Amino acid sequence: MRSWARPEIPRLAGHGPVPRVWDTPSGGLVEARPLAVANLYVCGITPYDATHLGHAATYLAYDTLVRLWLDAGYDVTYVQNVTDVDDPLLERAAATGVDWRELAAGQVDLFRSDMRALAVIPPDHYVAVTEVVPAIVESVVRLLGTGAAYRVGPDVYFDGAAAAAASPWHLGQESRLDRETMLALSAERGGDPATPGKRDPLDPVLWRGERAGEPSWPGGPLGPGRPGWHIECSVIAQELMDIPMTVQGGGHDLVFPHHEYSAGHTAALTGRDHAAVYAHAGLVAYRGEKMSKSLGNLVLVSELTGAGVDPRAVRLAVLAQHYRSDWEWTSAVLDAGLARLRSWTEWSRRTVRGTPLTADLRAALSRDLDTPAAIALVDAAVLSGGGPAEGDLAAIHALLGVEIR
Ligand code: 5CA
Ligand code: ZN
Repeated sequence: MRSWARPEIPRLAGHGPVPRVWDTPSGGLVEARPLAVANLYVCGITPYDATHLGHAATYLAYDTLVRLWLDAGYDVTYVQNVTDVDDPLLERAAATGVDWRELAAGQVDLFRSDMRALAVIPPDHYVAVTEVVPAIVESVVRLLGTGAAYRVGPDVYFDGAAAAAASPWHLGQESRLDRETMLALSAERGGDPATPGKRDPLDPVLWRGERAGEPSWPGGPLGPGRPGWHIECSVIAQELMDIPMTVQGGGHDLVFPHHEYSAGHTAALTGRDHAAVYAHAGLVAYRGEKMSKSLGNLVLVSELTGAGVDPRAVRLAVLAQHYRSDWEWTSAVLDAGLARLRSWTEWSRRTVRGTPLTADLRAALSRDLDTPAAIALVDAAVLSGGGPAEGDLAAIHALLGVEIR
């Protein structure tokens, strides 16, 4: 489907280093070094309510990674999905009497305009689940054929134990969690550990057979139904990128079960690892709790910009937090972004040249996307009394995505 307009990205002299990011499975910093092209998959929105600042923060984290790869001289293939059919979307549509397709289309439009306002680089492939159902059906049929899937009534489940025996993946490989924690998270995050008839309570659904009142697609030998969640991202990634991809990204809430089983499905289907690196962004809270559509404690980018806030200040406010930490959106965070945009703009007009920043910005950002450190470098230059050196404003624009004018 259509994504959104690409922002201007100045080309800088020379190249930055290959970025290092925190890898969840190995629990340390690793080089996100592309084999040829940098392949990035970031889990996209479930469009049942407006995009909030938490989503924006996650997409800004990977936007920084894309900018660093481009600056290091790599071509990037960036894929993002839209989960445009899923339980929460259908529940919200039923509760409000809005057609689920209309609900999703409206929310995706809002998301696009928010991403555009924030100068987020669009994915090269922006793919809705409803666009790839036949490929998902074909994959689930193959998993049934190899014994990595089984039927429970009208539904098809992934056999985690069988897949682990026959592929490079094993349960816990990505998340490194113990079973008790996995069971709790599965119940909390869209799994169904209590469903009777499963070989393992953790086994996730691959194909949900048709239910009255729910949309369904032809499933060939599977019968009519709709895709499970993790197989969606596994199949979209395999269709559009070389596997293993360079980095699988998303918020920290996707470590388990989503990325664990996306990796399991990909390994069972290809015999290969799903990703070389699994990087996760921290979660943004508001008024003491994780910002979430289901809790309703949302700060919307569109409301901020609609109230006249410069989107560059929103971007600076978010980038002043390290992407991996959990943090809380407050008026003080926004005020700091606004104040910075003002002081950097004033600095950009000074005529006395300061010490060049580009090399230090590149070095700071390549250490686990340390945007707060990069911002502190600019703040220090502003305080020094001089103005920008040649190339500084282009570097801030290219690497932090903020055009100071
Ligand atoms: N459609 C699935 C992924 S396949 C999904 O999780 N959708 S979502 O709309 O709930 O979230 C979209 C992205 O934003 C995910 O990467 C998720 O991890 C991230 N996210 C959700 N809530 C927050 C939050 N409060 N702070 C930061 N990131 C968040
Ligand atoms: Zn996903």
